[in-house]
Amino acid sequence: MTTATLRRATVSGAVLLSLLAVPAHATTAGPDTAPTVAAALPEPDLVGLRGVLRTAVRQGAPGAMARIDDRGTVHRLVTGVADRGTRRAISTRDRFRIGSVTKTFTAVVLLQLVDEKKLKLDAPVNRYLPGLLPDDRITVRHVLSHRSGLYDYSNDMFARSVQGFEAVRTKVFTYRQLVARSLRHARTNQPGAAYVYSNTNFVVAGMLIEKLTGHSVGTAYQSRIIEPLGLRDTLYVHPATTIPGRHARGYLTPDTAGAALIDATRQTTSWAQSAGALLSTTGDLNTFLSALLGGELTSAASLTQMQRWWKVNSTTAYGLGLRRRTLSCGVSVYGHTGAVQGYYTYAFTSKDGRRSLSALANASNNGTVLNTLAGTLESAFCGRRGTAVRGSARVERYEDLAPGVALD
Ligand code: REY
Repeated sequence: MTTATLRRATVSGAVLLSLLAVPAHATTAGPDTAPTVAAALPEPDLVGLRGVLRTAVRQGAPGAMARIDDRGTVHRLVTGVADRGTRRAISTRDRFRIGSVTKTFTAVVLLQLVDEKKLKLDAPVNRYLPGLLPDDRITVRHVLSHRSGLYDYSNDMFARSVQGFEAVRTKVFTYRQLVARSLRHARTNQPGAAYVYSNTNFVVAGMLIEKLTGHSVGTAYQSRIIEPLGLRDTLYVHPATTIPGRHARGYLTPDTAGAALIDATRQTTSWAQSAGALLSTTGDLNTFLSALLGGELTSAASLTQMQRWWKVNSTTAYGLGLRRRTLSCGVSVYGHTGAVQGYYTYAFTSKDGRRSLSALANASNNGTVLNTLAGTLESAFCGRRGTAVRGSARVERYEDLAPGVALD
């Protein structure tokens, strides 16, 4: 039986069980307490979704857009502009900088290497990269779940948003330089003890990919994810500063109220690399996450590992390069958020991968817009009921407001 056939059989088995009034979770084993099969999702609320995007533009984003791929049906919604100079309307065909959604791609590559027996999740990072980290207890799993304790060097890099950005906009960093910046600081916790979101972890992950494959991370993304899935608008161009082809320009909001937006489109994003430098589109991100949760990119065992959740706060948990958010209607969605200068991204899918939503605002450093954009998930997965409560969906960059509590 192929994986896909097996998956279909599992799904129909679980649906049958739920028809017999057995709760879906009773059929699952392991740490994930969310239902295995997406119970019939409410229809997306497209009117509400349009309202969320318009609110983001009213709050200062030049443009905002969302694309839903729902079992073959596609919904595209846009408002505002891709370019403040030309006033060209934003389009779901536009490429953009996806920021930390890159982390999910990076984690997938490492889990494929686990599948190929080239890497062990519970082995120390230093086994593969001798002497890199100051503590042999830090494992690959700690890194991919933000539990290494490695300080996030981007905290002080962007303490002042515009000045910090301009200082690195065209810089090219080596991975070792970024790790060295982190190690100037004390570690935030003992290995494995707590979740503290840190870009340093996914820089180390990129180093592991390069060490184990003998190629750049760009080559790994290309051959292992982009080509197999036919993602024609997903590119890793580091250290080039421009976005090839049709794209949305990105605008950074200065810290000083009332100051003009900064066009941040042109940048190396070298400070992020495997933690946040990919380019993509809403359609490609939907294809990627649907394939991942649909079991097409890793073994079933590795997908299970990616979904061993560490509770971050009342609505969010983190796996391996993957976030779970539980929405107001009780539906959980799986994916990542991204925030690089000029661009805020949300990319999430349902448990079975059959409904995906990606949303973008071409603005950043604007917490109000970021919180508003979280409402796209509510409208897409909770329908009208979700849209009604969207104002309460607050998002923090680090989403680590409560101490990490292991669920597994
Ligand atoms: C970088 C700063 C945030 C963004 C970050 N992004 O770690 C990773 C992610 C790759 O999660 C910048 N904020 C902004 C500031 C705040 O400068 N002082 O909002 O443009 O995607």
